[in-house]
Amino acid sequence: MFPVLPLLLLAYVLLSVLCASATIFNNKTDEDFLLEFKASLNQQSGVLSAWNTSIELCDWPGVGCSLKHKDRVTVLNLSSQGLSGTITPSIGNLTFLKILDLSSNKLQGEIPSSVGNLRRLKNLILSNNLLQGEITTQLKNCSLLESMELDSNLLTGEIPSWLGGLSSLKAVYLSKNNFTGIIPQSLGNLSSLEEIYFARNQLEGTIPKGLASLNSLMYIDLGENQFSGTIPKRFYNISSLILFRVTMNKLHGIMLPTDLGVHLPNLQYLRLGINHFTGSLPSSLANSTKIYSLVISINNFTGSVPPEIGKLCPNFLSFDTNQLTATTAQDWEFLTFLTNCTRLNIFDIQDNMLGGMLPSSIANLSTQLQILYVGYNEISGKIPSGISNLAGLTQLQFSNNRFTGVLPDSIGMLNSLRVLGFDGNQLAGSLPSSLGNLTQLQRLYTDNNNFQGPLPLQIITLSSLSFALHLSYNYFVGPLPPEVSSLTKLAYLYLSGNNLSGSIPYSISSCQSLIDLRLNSNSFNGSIPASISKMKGLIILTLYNNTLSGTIPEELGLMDGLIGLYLSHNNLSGGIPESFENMTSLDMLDLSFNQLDGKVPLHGVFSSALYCLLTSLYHFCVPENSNQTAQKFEFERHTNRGPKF
Ligand SMILES: *[C@@H]1O[C@H](CO)[C@@H](O)[C@H](O)[C@H]1NC(C)=O
Ligand SMILES: *[C@@H]1O[C@H](CO)[C@@H](O)[C@H](O)[C@H]1NC(C)=O
Ligand SMILES: *[C@@H]1O[C@H](CO)[C@@H](O)[C@H](O)[C@H]1NC(C)=O
Ligand SMILES: *[C@@H]1O[C@H](CO)[C@@H](O)[C@H](O)[C@H]1NC(C)=O
Ligand SMILES: *[C@@H]1O[C@H](CO)[C@@H](O)[C@H](O)[C@H]1NC(C)=O
Ligand SMILES: *[C@@H]1O[C@H](CO)[C@@H](O)[C@H](O)[C@H]1NC(C)=O
Ligand SMILES: *[C@@H]1O[C@H](CO)[C@@H](O)[C@H](O)[C@H]1NC(C)=O
Ligand SMILES: *[C@@H]1O[C@H](CO)[C@@H](O)[C@H](O)[C@H]1NC(C)=O
Ligand SMILES: *[C@@H]1O[C@H](CO)[C@@H](O)[C@H](O)[C@H]1NC(C)=O
Ligand SMILES: *[C@@H]1O[C@H](CO)[C@@H](O)[C@H](O)[C@H]1NC(C)=O
Ligand SMILES: *[C@@H]1O[C@H](CO)[C@@H](O)[C@H](O)[C@H]1NC(C)=O
Ligand SMILES: CC(=O)N[C@H]1CO[C@H](CO)[C@@H](O)[C@@H]1O
Repeated sequence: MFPVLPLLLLAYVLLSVLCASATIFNNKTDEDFLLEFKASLNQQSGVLSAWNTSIELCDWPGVGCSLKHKDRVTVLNLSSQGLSGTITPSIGNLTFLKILDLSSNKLQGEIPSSVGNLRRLKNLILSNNLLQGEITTQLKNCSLLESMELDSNLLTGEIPSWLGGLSSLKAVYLSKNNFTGIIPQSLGNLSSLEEIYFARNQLEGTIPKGLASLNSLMYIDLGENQFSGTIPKRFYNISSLILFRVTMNKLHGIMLPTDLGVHLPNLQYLRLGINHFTGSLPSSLANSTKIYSLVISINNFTGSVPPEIGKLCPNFLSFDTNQLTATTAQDWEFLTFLTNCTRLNIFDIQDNMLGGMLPSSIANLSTQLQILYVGYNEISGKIPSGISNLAGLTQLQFSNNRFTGVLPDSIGMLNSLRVLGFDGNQLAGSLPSSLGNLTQLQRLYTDNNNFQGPLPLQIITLSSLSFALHLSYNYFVGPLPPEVSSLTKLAYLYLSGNNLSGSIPYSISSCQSLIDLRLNSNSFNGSIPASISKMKGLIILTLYNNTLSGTIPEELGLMDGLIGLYLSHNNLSGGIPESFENMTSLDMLDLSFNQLDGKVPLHGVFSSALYCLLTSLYHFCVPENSNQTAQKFEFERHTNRGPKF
C-alpha cells in the first residue's frame, strides 16, 4: 500500500519550513516600519526623538495601537510636527492603520503606492504639505476610506474616476492643488458623500449632473477653476446643502430659479461671485433663512432686489458689480428690512445701476456693520445725517453717485473709520472740520465735488492719514497751510484743480512718505521750494498750471527716484539745472510754456527729449526711448473703488 502518512508528514514538514522561512524573511514589525518612516524624514528631533526602542511602541507620540493586537498600529497622527522629507513605502506595511494624519508638515515627493495596501484605512489626511505627482491608483483598494484629505499640496493629474468606487467616502478634499481635467461622472455614485472641496485647481468642463443627486451633500466648493456651462437644477433640491461655492469660474445661465431657497433650508453660504450669471434675484431665496454669506458679485444679475431678501440676516452681503436697478422707494425696501439684522458686518452694493434716493433707514442698519460700499451707482439726494449711528464702520464709501447737499458734520462721530470716500458726487459747502476727529482715518477721498472754502486745518493735520488724501477738483481757496507738514505717513496728496493760492510751504518736505504730490491747476505763486527735493520717495510731482516764478531749484536734480516731473504752464525763468542730467529714473519731463532760456543739458533724459523742450509745442515731452511709465502712472491714478468680494 502506498504510504500515505509519510507523504502527509513530508508535506507538513515542507510547509513548516516554508512558513518558518517566511517569518525569517518577513519578521519586521510595525515598530521597524515606523523606524524606517522616521529615517525617511529629515529631522529626528521633536516628537520623533521619543520614537526609539527603549520606549514601548504604543507610547510613541502620535502612535495609537490596536486593543486586541498590541503591536499593531491603528493610528498615526503627526499633524503639524514640522516634518520634512518623504513618505517611505514602508508606511504601507502598517496594515492595521485606520487613521493616517500627516497634515500640515513639509513632506515632499509622491504619495507611495503602497498606501493602497492599507485596506482598513478610513481617514487619509495629507493636507497642507508639498506632495507632488498624481493620486496613486492603488488607493482604489482602500475600500473603507471615508475621508481623503489631500488639499493644499502640489498634486497634478486628473481626478481619478475610480474614486466613484470608494462607496464609503464622505469627504474628498482636493482644493489648492494643480489638478486638471474634468470631474468624473462616477462621483455621482458616492451616495454617502457630504463634502466636496475641489477649489483652486485647473479643473474644467461642466459640473456633472450626477453630483446634484447626492442627497447627503452638505458642502460643495468648486471655486477658482475653469468650469463652464450652467448649474444643474437639482442642486436646488438638496435640502442638506450648507455651502455652495462656485466663485471665479466661467459659469453662465440664469443661476437662480424662482423657487430657489424653498428646498434649501440649511443653506448658509451661497457664493457665486465672478461668473457670467444673469437673471434676477428670486424672492424665494428668503426661505433659506440660515444664510450667513450671500455673495453674487461680478456677474450680470439684473432687476431690482426683492424686499424679501432684506428679511435674510447674513453677516456678509455683496451684490458688487452687477446690473441691479432701483428707481422707487419700493426698490430700496430690502434695505429697510435689513435693519433688523444685527449680525450684518459687510454690506456691498457698489457698482450697479441703483438709483433714486437712499432710504434714511440706512442709519438703522446694524451697529456691527464694518464695511458699507454704495459707490458707483446712480443714487441721488442727501447723505442721511443719521449715518453717524453706524458706529462700527471702518470703511464707508459713497463714491461716484449723484449725492447733493452738504456732508453732515456728524460724520466726525464715526471714529473707527479708516477709509472714507465721497469722491465723484455733487456735494457742496465746506468740508466739516469734524473730519479731524477721525483719528483712525488712513484714506480720505472727497475729490470731484463742489466743496468750497479754505482747506480745514483739522484735515490738513490729520496725522493718521497714511495712504491717500484726495481733495482735488473742488473749489477750495486760500493757502496750503504750512501745518501740512504733519502728514508724515501720507503717500498720495492730491490738491489739483482747486483755487489754492500763496506759496507752496517750505515745510512740505516733512511729508517724508509722499510718493505722489499733485498741486497742479491751482493759483500757487512764488518760487518752487528747494526743500521738495528732500522727499526722497517722490515719484510723481505735478506743479503745472500755476503761477510759479523764479528759477528751477538745482536741488530738484537730486531726486533720482522721480519718474514724472510736470512744471509746464508757469512763469519759471532761468536755465534748466544741469543737475537734471542725473535724474536717472525720469521718464516724463514737461517744462513747456515757461520763460526758460539758456543751454539745454545734453545727457540723461535730455539726450532724447530735446525736441519738445525747444519748441514748447507739446504739452508733455516724452523722451523717444521712454517706456512711458509715468504716463501709465498718470492713468492708473487710483480710485476709491472698494475691493471686490
Ligand atoms: C529577522 O529574524 C532573523 C532571524 O532571527 C534575524 O537574523 C534578522 O535580523 C531579523 N530581522 C529583523 C529586521 O529583525
Ligand atoms: C511590506 O510591504 C511590501 C509591499 O509594499 C511587501 O512587499 C513586503 O512584503 C511587506 N513586508 C512585510 C514584512 O509585510
Ligand atoms: C528614547 O526617547 C526618550 C524620550 O525622548 C529619551 O529619554 C531616551 O534617551 C531615548 N533613548 C534613546 C536610546 O535614544
Ligand atoms: C491629529 O492630531 C491633531 C492634533 O492633536 C488633531 O487636531 C487631529 O484631529 C488629529 N487627527 C485625527 C484624524 O484625529
Ligand atoms: C500648475 O499647472 C500649470 C499648467 O499646467 C502650470 O503652469 C503651473 O506651473 C502649475 N503650478 C504648480 C504649482 O505646479
Ligand atoms: C455682463 O454683460 C456685458 C454685456 O453683455 C458683458 O460685456 C460683460 O462681460 C458681462 N459681465 C460678466 C461678469 O459676465
Ligand atoms: C423687525 O422685526 C420686528 C419683530 O420681528 C418686526 O415687528 C418689524 O416689523 C421688523 N422691522 C423691519 C423693518 O423689518
Ligand atoms: C470733534 O471733537 C471735538 C473736540 O475734540 C468736539 O468738540 C466735537 O464735538 C467733535 N465733533 C464731532 C462731530 O464729533
Ligand atoms: C488750469 O487750471 C485752471 C484752474 O484750476 C483750470 O480751469 C484749467 O482747466 C487748467 N488748465 C489745464 C490745462 O489744466
Ligand atoms: C551728477 O552726479 C555725480 C555723482 O553723484 C556728481 O559728481 C555730479 O556733480 C552730478 N552732476 C550735477 C550736474 O549735479
Ligand atoms: C521701463 O520701466 C520699468 C518700470 O519702471 C523699468 O523696470 C524698465 O527698466 C524700463 N525699461 C526701459 C527700457 O526703460
Ligand atoms: C416654505 C416657505 O417659507 N415658503 C416661502 C418661500 O418664499 C416665498 C416667497 O418669499 C413665500 O411666498 C413662501 O411662503
